[in-house]
Amino acid sequence: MANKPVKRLADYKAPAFLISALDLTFELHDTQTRVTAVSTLTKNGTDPLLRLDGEQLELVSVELDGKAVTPRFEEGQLVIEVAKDSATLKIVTQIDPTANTALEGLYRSGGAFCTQCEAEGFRRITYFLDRPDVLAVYTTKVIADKAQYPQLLSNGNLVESGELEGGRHFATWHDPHPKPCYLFALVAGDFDLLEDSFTTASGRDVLLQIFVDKGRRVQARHAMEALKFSMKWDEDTYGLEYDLDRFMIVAVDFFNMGAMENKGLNIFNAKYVLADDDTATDQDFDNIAAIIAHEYFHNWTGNRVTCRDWFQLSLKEGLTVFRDQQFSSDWAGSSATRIKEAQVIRTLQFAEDAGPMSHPIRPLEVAEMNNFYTVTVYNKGAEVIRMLNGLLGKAGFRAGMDLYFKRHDGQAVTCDDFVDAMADANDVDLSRFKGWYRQSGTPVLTVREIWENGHYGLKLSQLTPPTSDQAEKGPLPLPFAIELLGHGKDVLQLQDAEQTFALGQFDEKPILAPLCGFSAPVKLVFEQSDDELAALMEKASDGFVRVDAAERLLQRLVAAWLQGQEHPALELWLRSLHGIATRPLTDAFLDAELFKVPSVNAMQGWFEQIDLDGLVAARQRLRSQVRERLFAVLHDRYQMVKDVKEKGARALTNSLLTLLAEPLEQGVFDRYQQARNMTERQGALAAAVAGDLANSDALLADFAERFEDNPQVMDKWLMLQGQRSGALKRMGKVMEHSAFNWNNPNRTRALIGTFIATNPECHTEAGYQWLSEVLPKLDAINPQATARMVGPLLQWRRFDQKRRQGLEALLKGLQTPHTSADLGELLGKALK
Ligand code: 0A1
Ligand code: ZN
Repeated sequence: MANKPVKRLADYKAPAFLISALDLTFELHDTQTRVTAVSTLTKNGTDPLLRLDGEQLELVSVELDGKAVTPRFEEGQLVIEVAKDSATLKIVTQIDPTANTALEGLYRSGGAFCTQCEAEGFRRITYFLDRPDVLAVYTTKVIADKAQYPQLLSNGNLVESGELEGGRHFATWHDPHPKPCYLFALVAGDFDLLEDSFTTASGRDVLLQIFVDKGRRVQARHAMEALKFSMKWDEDTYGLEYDLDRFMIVAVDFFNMGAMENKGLNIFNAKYVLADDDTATDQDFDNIAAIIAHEYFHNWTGNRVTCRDWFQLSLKEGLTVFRDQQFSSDWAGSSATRIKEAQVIRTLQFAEDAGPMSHPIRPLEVAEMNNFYTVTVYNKGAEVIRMLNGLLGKAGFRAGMDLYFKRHDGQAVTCDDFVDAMADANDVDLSRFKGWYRQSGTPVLTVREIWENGHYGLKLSQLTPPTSDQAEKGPLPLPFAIELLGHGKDVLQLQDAEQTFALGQFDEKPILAPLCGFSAPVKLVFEQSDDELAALMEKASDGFVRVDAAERLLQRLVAAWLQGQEHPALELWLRSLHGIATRPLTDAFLDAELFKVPSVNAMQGWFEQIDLDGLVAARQRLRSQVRERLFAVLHDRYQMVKDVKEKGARALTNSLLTLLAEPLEQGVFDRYQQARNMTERQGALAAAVAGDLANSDALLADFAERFEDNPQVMDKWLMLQGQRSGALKRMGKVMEHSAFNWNNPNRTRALIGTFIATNPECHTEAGYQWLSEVLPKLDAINPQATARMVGPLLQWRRFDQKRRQGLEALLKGLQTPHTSADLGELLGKALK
């Protein structure tokens, strides 16, 4: 295996050299691109040895102050002795963008050239100090064939362009803001362009450009609206203005992640740009707005103030996710927004912490940095910022942000610097709060009620069980938001391992709604009565509490079923659903969540050991109970909302249709055929697949015919192929379909990633056999994409004995001399 050495946060050392300016020239050719990099170097200490990172490069020449030097290689780095305190270094390398299927560095997407440099992709372009604390001013000249690549883009402002011999042309870009190399970007291609402009609060006009594949310009309009809204929002909310003459977004179909915040030139996965009513769901529209905002917000939280080293990734990511979540709740927020955020933490992040990849939001050890773009760093990181925001209040948080920018604009800093700015601006001590950055794992918060002589109170205790990476844990400051039904709300600040809170005198014991708004990323243990849970499910004013109460009831029920027993929670759950379905409709988004049966994945989080067959059966049984007992009232509600042209109504309709798919077979078919937009059409198709209806084949075939020319839509089809029952025996056929492409991570994630993450057929002998063929093939093409989909398999120790053996054999079989560093690190941890 290509093992990378582990790096530790504790070993951080400042760089031996600084690079204040970098002049780049790209002579673009499909398979032989020449890169000339001229760096202005200064020593940052006494060490004369300059060690430059480089991967997959062909070195052409090296000159130091105009003189050729013969460098040596040590541990994969290029080592050059620099005697003087400052020098000019010129390096020429040659690279092959067409052969680059890993999609890191300079590569081709469709007919265009594009780059991805975060985290360590710049070293695939030239030898460089590829670390975020080396900040340089970039000037980039791009040269390419004019007919094939009429548009030549890079960071910053365009300073010159012109014609060259042989049908070639050039453009030179200058970015005045010093930046680390991970924010470098280059694009060359032939795109359709949507333009607009934005006038900043201080009156500067900014040109806005979105570049998309030919013929798809109108599908960029929603992204443009979201961009303008984001720019205004950041001025209004944080006083942050844009700082260049233009802001460009390029949408490409080949991209490993969602998007990238390169300075002035964001590069996006096309699925987070392109949308119209016929091809994108309401959820797609919301995701696009959130990601556009996220990348735009990085201009300050990430670019103007960046990370000292990659251990600090959550400095920019946790904060920027929090900012995009705030934005989303202003832009299109509904009661479901926060519920979905909590779901990501409770299903994906808690699972990560329960497995071999457990790490604090600021990891202590990393081999392959690409493996640390995790739900822990991003989403738990955002929860930590959310807690700070709650603790300091809106004005206090804003004061902390202002001080953070005042102190650190133009610098590469640490998470401690951020928390210190928050503490100093508010004159509070946050040293204990910093524990959230150091400690991995999920705190278990146990709630005990005290009810004596009319006095009500709570005894709260917290304990974080050991994780794979860290045995010792301590208590963390936890905001515990509550509602006492009918008596108002409060936030209890738990500081210690155990604390008691007196909440006053009451005539009757009040009903406690715990963890309102998911106020802290914890697991709750609370032996609340079934009746109280049912009351919360129907009556709590907080949407998260209502959905959580339903889940807590179902958890009791499923736990009993797994033991072959019955449980009164079933009747209470059904009765509450009945109540919700028959009362006047007040919040369709929330009801849409309440009328979903939790996924098998969500159920896995309820138990330490995974009884997969038991959970699959339990889920089927829940679905059939709802159908049998509540068909009439749910169908009435379905009739009431199905033609309402409004987002909440569409969400509720889709939930109801999914629940009632089997008895409504013809209705599902009609809804699909008569769909007025993609939300309706995809909802009906998904319902057919979820119910495994006889007509699902016909509908899937129809869908593929309608949308064969739109790869982003066909990803929805691939996802359903990955999810459906009988997926495995159809895989060969689906992979031969023109919609599938081994080299495109959107395609492989949609089909293979979905199969691994959601389909119980994955966990069969045949499933493991299939994966043992598919994963090595994919790993050889794109290590990052492969590593990002194996997460569920790493949880192998939680399965039953037979699956444990099967998975262990699968994972061991994946460890070969050809295994990538990305996958290798995960396998090594999982099998330790
Ligand atoms: N910084 C980007 C995410 C991103 C990270 C790594 C990538 O390649 C390895 C690409 C994108 C963001 O947070 O949006
Ligand atoms: Zn980000």
